[in-house]
Amino acid sequence: MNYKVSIIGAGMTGSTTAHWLAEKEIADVVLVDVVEGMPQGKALDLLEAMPVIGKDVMVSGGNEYHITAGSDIVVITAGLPRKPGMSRDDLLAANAEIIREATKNAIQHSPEAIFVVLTNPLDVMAYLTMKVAGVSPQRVVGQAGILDSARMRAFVAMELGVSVENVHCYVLGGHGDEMVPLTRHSNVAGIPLEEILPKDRLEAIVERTRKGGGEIVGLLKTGSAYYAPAIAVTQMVEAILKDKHLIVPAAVYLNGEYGLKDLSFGVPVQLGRGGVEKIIEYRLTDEEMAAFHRSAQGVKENIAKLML
Ligand code: TXD
Repeated sequence: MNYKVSIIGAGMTGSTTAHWLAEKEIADVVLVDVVEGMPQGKALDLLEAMPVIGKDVMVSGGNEYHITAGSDIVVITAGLPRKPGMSRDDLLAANAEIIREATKNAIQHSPEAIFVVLTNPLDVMAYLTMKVAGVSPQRVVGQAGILDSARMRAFVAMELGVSVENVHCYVLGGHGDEMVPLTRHSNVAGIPLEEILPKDRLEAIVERTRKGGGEIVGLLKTGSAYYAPAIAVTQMVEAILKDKHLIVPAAVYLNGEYGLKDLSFGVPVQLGRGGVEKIIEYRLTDEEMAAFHRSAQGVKENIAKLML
């Protein structure tokens, strides 16, 4: 029997995640959305693509949660995306309501599921999902770090004219403009980035990475990025279902790690069949730690607003 992954929110990121999951034959996919007919139509269209690429997965869609029953993983992308000029935090109140409803419904039909959250503001929504679902912190993980790191990797690869496969970058912290690209831990084929790039070029890449989401929002004008976010979610889903013990940056609940408590925040984690198997703690310099805590402060403030 195939694994089952349900995606709540069949908009740009939700349907693109379904596309990657089906194309890679990772799981049967269920799309749920409030818009009538849309998840059904997208699912049917994707299902009809499978004979051409010879992949045996079921893709279905609907507006009711009973079709998600028994999911191994629930991906939550439901919510509003940013418009030009908006920060991710501007989405807080509206998306919190959507997350509450989606999580309550999803956990009822899939009590054993692991949740992968994408909705913004990401760290806060991952925290909220955990609280509403009432599950252990190991079972909720928010996607941001793979995407932010991939953006930085793409920029470094272009700058140096090397394969993206040779570039390893680690962007941690909250998924906002205060995110923390760790240049000291990033490298090209083992050579630290700080040795290979002039300081001003490295700073420019860090800055472009921080504003990477906004750059795309500004270009698209309606909606935000979806190809790269969706493949990042797909990598997490695959790591969990295949029990890969893959270490990736992702937003998880912290209970003292990095000196931070009671928030979801982007750190390196090991993903396997149980969800978050381990939180990896880098040894950070005082400066890096200060940047980490600055970023965490913003997330904490939003959590406080939400819980009032
Ligand atoms: O890396 C990341 N974490 C992100 C996050 C990268 C890209 C997008 N990011 C955020 O994900 C973005 O800021 C939004 O908060 C979400 C979804 O972005 P997407 O681009 O997929 O937005 P769409 O295309 O508007 O799709 C959202 C869908 C849409 O079809 C709505 O009808 C649906 O969500 N929706 C709902 N579905 C189910 N249940 C409820 N209540 C609901 N409300 C809206």
